[in-house]
Amino acid sequence: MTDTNTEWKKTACILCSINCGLEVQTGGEGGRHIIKIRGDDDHPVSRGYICEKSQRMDFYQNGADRLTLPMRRKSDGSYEAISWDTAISEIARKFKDIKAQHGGESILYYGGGGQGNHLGGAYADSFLKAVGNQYRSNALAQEKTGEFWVQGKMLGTGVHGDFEHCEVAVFIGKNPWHSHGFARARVVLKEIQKDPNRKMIVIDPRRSETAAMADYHVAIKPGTDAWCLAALLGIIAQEGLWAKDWVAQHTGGLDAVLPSLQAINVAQHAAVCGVDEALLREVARCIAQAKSVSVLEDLGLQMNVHSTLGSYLQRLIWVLTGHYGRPGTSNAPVPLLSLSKASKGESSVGANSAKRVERRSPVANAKIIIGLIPCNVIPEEILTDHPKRYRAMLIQSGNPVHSLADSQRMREAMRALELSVVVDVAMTETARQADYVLPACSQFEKAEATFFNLEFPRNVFHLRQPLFAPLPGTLPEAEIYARLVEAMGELSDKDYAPLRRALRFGRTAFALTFLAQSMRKPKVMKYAAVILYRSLGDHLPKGMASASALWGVAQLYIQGNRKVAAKAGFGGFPIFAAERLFQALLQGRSGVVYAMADHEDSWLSVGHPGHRINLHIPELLPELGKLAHEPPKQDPDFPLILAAGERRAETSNTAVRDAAWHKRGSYGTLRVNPQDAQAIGCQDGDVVQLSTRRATVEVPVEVTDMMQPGNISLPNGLGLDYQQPDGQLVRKGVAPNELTDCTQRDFLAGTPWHKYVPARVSRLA
Ligand SMILES: Nc1nc2c(c(=O)[nH]1)N[C@H]1C(S)=C(S)[C@@H](COP(=O)(O)OP(=O)(O)OC[C@H]3O[C@@H](n4cnc5c(=O)[nH]c(N)nc54)[C@H](O)[C@@H]3O)O[C@H]1N2
Ligand SMILES: Nc1nc2c(c(=O)[nH]1)N[C@H]1C(S)=C(S)[C@@H](COP(=O)(O)OP(=O)(O)OC[C@H]3O[C@@H](n4cnc5c(=O)[nH]c(N)nc54)[C@H](O)[C@@H]3O)O[C@H]1N2
Ligand code: SF4
Ligand SMILES: [Mo]
Repeated sequence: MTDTNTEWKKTACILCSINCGLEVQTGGEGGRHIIKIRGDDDHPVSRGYICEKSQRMDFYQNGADRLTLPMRRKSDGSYEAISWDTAISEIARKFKDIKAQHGGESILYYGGGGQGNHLGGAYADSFLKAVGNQYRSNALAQEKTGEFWVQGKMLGTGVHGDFEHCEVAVFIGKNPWHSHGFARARVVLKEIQKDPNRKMIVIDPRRSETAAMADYHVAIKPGTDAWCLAALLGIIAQEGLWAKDWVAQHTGGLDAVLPSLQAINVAQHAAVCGVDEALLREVARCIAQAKSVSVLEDLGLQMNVHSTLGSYLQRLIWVLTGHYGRPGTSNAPVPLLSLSKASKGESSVGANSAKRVERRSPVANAKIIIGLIPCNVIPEEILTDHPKRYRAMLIQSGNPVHSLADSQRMREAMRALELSVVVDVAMTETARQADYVLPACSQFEKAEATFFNLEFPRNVFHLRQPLFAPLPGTLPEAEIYARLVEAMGELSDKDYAPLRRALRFGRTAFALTFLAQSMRKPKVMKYAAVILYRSLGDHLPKGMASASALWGVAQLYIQGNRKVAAKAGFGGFPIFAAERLFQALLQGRSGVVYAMADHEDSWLSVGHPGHRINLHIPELLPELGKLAHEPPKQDPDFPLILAAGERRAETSNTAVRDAAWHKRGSYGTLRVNPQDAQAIGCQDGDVVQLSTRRATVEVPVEVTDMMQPGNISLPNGLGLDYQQPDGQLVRKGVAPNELTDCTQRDFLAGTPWHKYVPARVSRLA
């Protein structure tokens, strides 16, 4: 039966952190397809903008291997469908046993949300508290933890550039043309390119789409960002280009860092990164003389050697040249809920404030940043007989077997666990290693949202309404975790009754009862998300029950941000302001402005004494000095440097699981410079052998002078396994992490060196 609905419904794209507003029509078989998609002009952030990836929503909604029943692994590695009741009671009992035997610290939580879904994580949190969970990790701990750590030390707040208004935009290991990272990226990039008074600087070994638009493409050798950034700092210090009055007024620690910067041998560093010294001098002057500069670093730097040092050095550049807290520079967005706090397990209402003790992982003794274990140490924290090893894992909305370094070790680690449970919409590479797989409804079958709220001065939260009823057999995360917490014996109707009664007298009575209860019973705070879902959930519009936890988020947000909330129209007595905000979120189809800040607020957010930016990080300054004596390492057996995981038009992590997505053009090619292709003896389209220390794969070559000689590149997110009608699995493309190695990681944050994988290419025998 087809049932086309010509009404345009509002939702958002779920394929990158921008979450552009969409308008869609549904129809097709059973009315369960997304058949037409366009940008939503009413969305306050994206304002009608979309990129080509938005057209693929139905390949997610109706993707391959979607789950419709809980699955239990059999001893032969195959799976049998079981009922929800069986799944919930067995899983609850097994977690309870592991907690009793080894403590909650033996249970690792991975994931919580992807590029489009963060609400499920709030409910997982209640279950994690029930099992006494202490350790977590997610994708942020293989990209952003080094940056967050540096940001904490220097600014004490998250910051984001204002690319729409900056005079000079700097992208370091970042290709916004494809990967975005700020709203309406292609429009903004084109505006900068066209305007003779504005400049774009791109530091990237590859002539990416963004680099090709830049005024200055600083084509460093792969892995030499730290040398390049150090050279720029050396020039700024030695030519006296820093903003002396501004730095004196707004920062601390200059005296501790200046001598190190003055000692930098600019010519030598320029030679290491293979860039003309004159170009670096021009770039440094351009940044120093500009009225406003915004800088964005991403994976080219963060998944590379010296990544945490690089995050520090790039910030020194824009802080020393005075680019913070004004239009066109970096500012401090006001999040509705801080993702770094949520990662620490503080997402639910009333969780304790961050304890500032340094935490380390139990086996590898790795630094825990924003509450997260570095992804790269997870296998070694499991594959050991250490008494503190993890014995169980809960994985939600993440695909670590595919996305973490060394898929082979991660598969082995999952099979070594006593219990592994995956909550996902599809039978993923990770699900295929789990003991239990629980089918979640898709992001278009429940209320969903993200906490990637990086706008400034006006910040927007978009709560999406479901487009479809849940696929039969699936449940929203809120329901899954409520059932699990109840099956653990932690909550029952008794706990919900007072709130349910209060709701009969309206939301004010509800709010007052919730506050009174939470002061009396610690359990109410501990399990706030599930308690809200089980009480308020029934009173929300159809399909919106999963938004219940936002009621608590709104309360907390208003308590902590009275001024900026009031300016956005949510002023007055806090619990009423929060209620109005929650109502606005429920009703606003295209997103709601919840914060109106001004540039002064960016300074108030700087979390160091006197709101001064700190220039001196004693853990990293010595690393800067070492650069002079340690040029990047080369491996004679693997002479090429592979960037394992480039963002392209055809990639979107592993959220879209449907090979039919790719109809035209090349798929999953290894990009190789013509000079290297000649040396290898291959031509465009040839299939070659690509080897690293971990594995050898076969892959088609794309010969392109986008790459510099010696540097080759594979896309991210491909190499997914699809089940054929006969039950066989067929892999489409190369899974990059079959080739990578957990031990190749940053000394401080433990983030992987995915963009610096020594490799070799040869012709097929
Ligand atoms: N070599 C290499 N590895 C990389 C990268 C690289 O560049 N190179 N990039 C890394 C980066 S930056 C990232 S962010 C990670 C991304 O890797 P992951 O964090 O593992 O995220 P995704 O691939 O987006 O997987 C999201 C999962 O959520 C599931 N899902 C979708 N919707 C829902 C839902 O509503 N509920 C539930 N429960 N599940 C849902 C999807 O089916 C999918 O399995 O990969 C990293 N891995
Ligand atoms: N199309 C698409 N867009 C996405 C995603 C997707 O899967 N597909 N994923 C989203 C996610 S999770 C993330 S985290 C972002 C990531 O967004 P980006 O970080 O922009 O993505 P990448 O293409 O992995 O890496 C950026 C650039 O780093 C360069 N690079 C490689 N080696 C080096 C080096 O040694 N130094 C420097 N300076 N640069 C180097 C590459 O040439 C590339 O152009 O993208 C998001 N957007
Ligand atoms: S920029 Fe593209 S991928 Fe990102 S949310 Fe918008 S449409 Fe989707
Ligand atoms: Mo990412």
